[in-house]
Amino acid sequence: MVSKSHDVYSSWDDEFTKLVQSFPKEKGWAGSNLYFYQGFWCPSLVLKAFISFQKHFQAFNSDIIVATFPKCGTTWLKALTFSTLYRNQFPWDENPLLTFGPHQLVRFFEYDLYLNNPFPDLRNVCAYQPRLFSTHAPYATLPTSIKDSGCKIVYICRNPMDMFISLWLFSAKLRDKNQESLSLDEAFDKFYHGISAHGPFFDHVLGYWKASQENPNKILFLNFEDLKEDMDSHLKILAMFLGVPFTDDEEKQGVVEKIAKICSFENLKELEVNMKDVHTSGVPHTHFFRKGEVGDWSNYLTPFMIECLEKLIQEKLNGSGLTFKLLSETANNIASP
Ligand code: PAP
Repeated sequence: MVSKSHDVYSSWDDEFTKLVQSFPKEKGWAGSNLYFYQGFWCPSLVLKAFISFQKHFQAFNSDIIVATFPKCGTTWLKALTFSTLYRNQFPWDENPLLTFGPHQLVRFFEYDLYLNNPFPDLRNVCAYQPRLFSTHAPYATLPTSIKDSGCKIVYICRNPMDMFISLWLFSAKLRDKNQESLSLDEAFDKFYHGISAHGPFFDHVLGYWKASQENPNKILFLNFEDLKEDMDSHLKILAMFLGVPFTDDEEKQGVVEKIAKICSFENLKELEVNMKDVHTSGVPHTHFFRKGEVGDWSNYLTPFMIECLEKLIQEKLNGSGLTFKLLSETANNIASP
């Protein structure tokens, strides 16, 4: 006898197969396709999961969502949010970050929870409360229950030059050994035209930027470069936003510095779990830790690429009030003209 749930699953499979045929597609950076869905390029690997998440996820008012564009600091922000939010729920020297990767502790909707199941049981997937999840979904495409409920979103953005190089090098690692890697020129051409997983980059960033301007109590917008420059102040902002501000006692005891240290690139990269384990999506954790610096793009981009990107940044950010720091501590901001 075929169970009811089996019917639901197979009718969704059929519906999805038909649906996907109508979406424009492009070759992605790592070899598989990207589908243009609701104004953004979604990797074929997660498109089905992404739509299931969009259709079925019901947010609680207390939920916290870490939202990012790929390669803008997802792993780092997961570690920071987890350690800040739950710091009083485990003994300090037993921080789960020492034994689990940030992506195992703060699970992706589309790359993990909904990947093989359109109706995952979310009751026991978060070991601590309030629930903490993550997504690369653009703001415009979030389930209405996330937008309309009291749940909070923490977003991190990174300058597009570093993000681009990080993504290009990451994608090369994901390609099959017998597939030739995308050249820097080919990747640049795609990025310039907005074609990358969850792109266009500028639409993604500006979607969250505008939403955070309109509703700063719901969305906290952070920058990778700002965290690099002044982690302590930003951790305090994060804790305040999450509703768990650091007490005077905690500050005196150096809790802020301890969180910064355990989540630092140098610490996380060297942990056994991050050197050996593999994420549910098949990506080894080690791929999420490369250099973690600001300005590494200058070792890769040609003068022509830099000029194109500078112009594109000016054009896209025009009038938005958003700026990017391209280089470490030199305050080389590209402001909106
Ligand atoms: P994802 O969106 O695919 O999950 P994400 O974590 O955003 O990836 O990107 C990885 C980048 O963050 C890498 O940047 P790089 O290629 O320029 O080096 C990685 O090194 C960097 N990164 C990971 N963890 C940290 C950290 N704790 N501090 C600073 N940078 C980090």
